[in-house]
Amino acid sequence: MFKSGFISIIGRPNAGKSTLLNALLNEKLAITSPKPQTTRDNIMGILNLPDAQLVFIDTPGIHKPHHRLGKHLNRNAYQAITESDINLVIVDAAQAFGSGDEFLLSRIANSEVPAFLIVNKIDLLSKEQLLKVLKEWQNRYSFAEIIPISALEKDNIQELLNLCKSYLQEGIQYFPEDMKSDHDAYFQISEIIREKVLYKTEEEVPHSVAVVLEHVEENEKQLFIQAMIVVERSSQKGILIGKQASMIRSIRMAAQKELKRRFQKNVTLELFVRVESNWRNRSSKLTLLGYGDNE
Ligand SMILES: Nc1nc2c(ncn2[C@@H]2O[C@H](COP(=O)(O)OP(=O)(O)OP(=O)(O)O)[C@@H](O)[C@H]2O)c(=O)[nH]1
Ligand SMILES: [Mg+2]
Repeated sequence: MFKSGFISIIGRPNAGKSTLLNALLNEKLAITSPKPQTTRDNIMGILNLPDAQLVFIDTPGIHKPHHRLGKHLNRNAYQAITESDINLVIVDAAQAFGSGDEFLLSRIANSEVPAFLIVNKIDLLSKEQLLKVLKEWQNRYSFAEIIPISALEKDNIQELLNLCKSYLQEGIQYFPEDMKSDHDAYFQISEIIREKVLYKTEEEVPHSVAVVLEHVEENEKQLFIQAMIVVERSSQKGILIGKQASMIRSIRMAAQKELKRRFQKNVTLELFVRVESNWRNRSSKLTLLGYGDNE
């Protein structure tokens, strides 16, 4: 019997959803960072086994939105919840239960789809601390399964995969075997650049950034990329460029290095910075930057 199904990974920002997607697929499909709201798109990771196809969907962290962009991110996550055969609700074991978790539980309550609680980051806890966390969560919601993992250290990932598979029903192969994700190389290039910005900047800057590819040229040995980093204010443009262009250079070098590794060829990356005031609140800009604002 061939099994298949859609498995959404949902949770609060920074819980480790994208790190889990990458661990499940054993490949970096989604960027990750210590900054909340790293992921802005639903990202599919398609796992092909001899007798099953598991389609995982990484989603943006569910949070209280302050911009139109934030509302759009939440909508992406809610959409995934309604379309899945299993929901993986992932929490950071080192964080205390809060109103954000309560809200998350309210979004899955009454759903007929089985929900697994994934208690992540157990590498940060002692055995006693973990037992306490598991007990607390057990009392809050009747999850179909509770699985402690470390997405970062790939601890208990195979067990999670086996459990997911055991819950899936007989089904068709939705996607061709050689398809790993629903996003193309262009998306991955712009996301890698955005990831380097997330790591190197602080406060409002990482959240105010979008990356647009303006020109890509490729031959057997070379990849040439021109990309635009869009920010919301001219002060942010100043920060991104930095003293004597030191910041933009360091972003460019870090992105170039990873792109080289990823595409296994020489990469020349050129970065430009442009101000689009208040783009996160402007419907037309959101659409242009790839965050379709379908309100
Ligand atoms: N120690 C530890 N850190 C982890 C683990 N999983 C993820 N992290 C870290 O937690 C941070 C957030 O991880 P992400 O995977 O980007 O989290 P996310 O839930 O996708 O976040 P958003 O996209 O912002 O919603 C990163 O710094 C990760 O390296 C883990 O198992 N252990
Ligand atoms: Mg993410």
